[in-house]
Amino acid sequence: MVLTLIISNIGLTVGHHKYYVGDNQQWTYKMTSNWSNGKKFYAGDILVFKYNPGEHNVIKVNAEDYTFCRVPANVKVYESGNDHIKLKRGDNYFICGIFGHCGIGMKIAIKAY
Ligand SMILES: [Cu+2]
Repeated sequence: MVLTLIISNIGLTVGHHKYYVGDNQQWTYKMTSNWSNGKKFYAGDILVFKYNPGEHNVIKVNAEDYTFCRVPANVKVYESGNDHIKLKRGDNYFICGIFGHCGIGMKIAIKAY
């Protein structure tokens, strides 16, 4: 009985969801919120960014850099085309760092609970 409870609690802690970013599961220009509407994200959930490597990338930024589409210096750039990034509690901001892309909508903000 005790063991069952422990195991089910572990199940809850590791029961994170994986979400493919974007309509048609593509990280691309002019991101909409269609794909994320109605979903509730939690800290530890994984976002998967799929795109053609070399065409785009993914950079996690703060609110201000998100707003102004700025790529911070010495930042980690995800560029595999199949990037798995874990959400932290609170607001999570991502932009494409390729020149001009963020400015035409290649950016997302996700709140995790
Ligand atoms: Cu891009």
